[in-house]
Amino acid sequence: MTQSPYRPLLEAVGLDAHMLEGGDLPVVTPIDGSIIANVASAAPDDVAAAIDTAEAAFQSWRTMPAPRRGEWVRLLGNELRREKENLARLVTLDCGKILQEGLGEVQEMIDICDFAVGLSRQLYGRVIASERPGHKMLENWHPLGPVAVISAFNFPVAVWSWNAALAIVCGNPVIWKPSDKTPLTALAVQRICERVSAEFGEDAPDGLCQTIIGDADIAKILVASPRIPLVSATGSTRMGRQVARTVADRFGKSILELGGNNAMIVTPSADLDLALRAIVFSAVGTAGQRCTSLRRLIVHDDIYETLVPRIKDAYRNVKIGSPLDGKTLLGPLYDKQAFEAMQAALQQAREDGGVVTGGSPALTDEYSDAAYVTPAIAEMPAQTDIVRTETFAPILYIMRYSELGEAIAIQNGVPQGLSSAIISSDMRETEAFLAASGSDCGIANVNIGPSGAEIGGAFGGEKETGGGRESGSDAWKGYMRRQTTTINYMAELPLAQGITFDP
Ligand code: UN1
Repeated sequence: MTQSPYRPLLEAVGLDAHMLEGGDLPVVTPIDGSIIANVASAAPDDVAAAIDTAEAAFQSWRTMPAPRRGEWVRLLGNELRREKENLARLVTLDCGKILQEGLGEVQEMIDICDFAVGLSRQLYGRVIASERPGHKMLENWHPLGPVAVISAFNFPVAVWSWNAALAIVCGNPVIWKPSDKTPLTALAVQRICERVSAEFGEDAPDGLCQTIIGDADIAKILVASPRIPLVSATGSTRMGRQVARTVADRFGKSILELGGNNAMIVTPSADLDLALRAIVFSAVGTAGQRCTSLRRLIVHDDIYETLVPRIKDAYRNVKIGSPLDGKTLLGPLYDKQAFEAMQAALQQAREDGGVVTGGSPALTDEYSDAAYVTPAIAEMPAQTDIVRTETFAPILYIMRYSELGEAIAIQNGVPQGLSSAIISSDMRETEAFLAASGSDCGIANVNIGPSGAEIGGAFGGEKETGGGRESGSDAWKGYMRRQTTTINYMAELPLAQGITFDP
């Protein structure tokens, strides 16, 4: 194989030649569709061995004081700060998102490390009032055991970090099965974790963080194992349904982050300059391949003719190109399959009476093996089935409304429930959107787009999005087991509920 021009970058992040050559899994960069490495995927036995190692690591890690566990994550954050630029470039190379977003993704990793370090001193239980005299009730949180993290290609490292940083301060080793489309970033992060453990010292157990490269069959072994009490999976609803069933069958826990079909409502009082920026970033960013990407725009009749032409103008000016080029706003789709799926969706939209602009191939002379495309707008007469389907591509379906209640019904009228937004300067409208009868999503934003969440909040959504929550707020509780304790500090034994029982 001739050496890829990207090889120096791979070496800069600690990936040695022996990790990049001779393996069975070709790694393609979406930038130009070329093969940049051939990495080795794991065998089923390797998975069993990884679970053994993780179980052994759990024995010591679970009794390590949580603030000391936080120290490991603090060192990880430090390493990520040092590696930010290189790792971001690798993210761009591996999944094709523009460098600004690659940098943002690594920053999200750093942010969650900071959050988790603080959390390591705040894994609070509670004291509960007992109904019995001389009794005390407590709730205590304990480590759970090895956690499997299954992540998708579009956030090849951040998703792992939201799970891993929390899991580790909560006392759990982590086994990571990254997308087989983006193994290089995972291998680079694995290298970083090994450095962190070396720096941490002897009490970092072997296999605190492990990475297993492989396809869905490898993931299935982890998912089915009763020795993995928690599986956190990010990806398609189809994948999540299988994971949910398998894990439920063995009474394990799962955290599912599945499809999104995120909408924005733009009301007559909206600041349209702000709306325009929010729309373009969230619909075109990451080439429409975020779970939180804006896919459906619901625009009030009174402003439709003003706003929609402005969006079309902005779309015409979006700079398409290599994601490594600082001026590019729209990089490639992951591959030609994604391009075909986008074309099929646009064709269906036309058949449903939609008027489509954009969505044509771009830069085909320069990058014949890659999948660059102009961002698409589909003005729809109604919310048809294709609009209700998540297509991972920069397609923005636009619909009209006249009453806010109607707009909220359209917004909620899809199987997914991840993120949502309203752009409005009218407090009555924004509060109606946020009320119990408003957006049914896990994330509901006002005057910002649906994508680009900060790590401080719990991240996840309802319905077919899977119901899981990761990242901030009290999402850490998903990575621990809850124990309720009643302590009697007197010499009598009164029973709860006033029961008398005198043998
Ligand atoms: C995803 O698309 O899988 O809110 C996650 C956002 C990012 C995370 C997206 N913080 O867009």
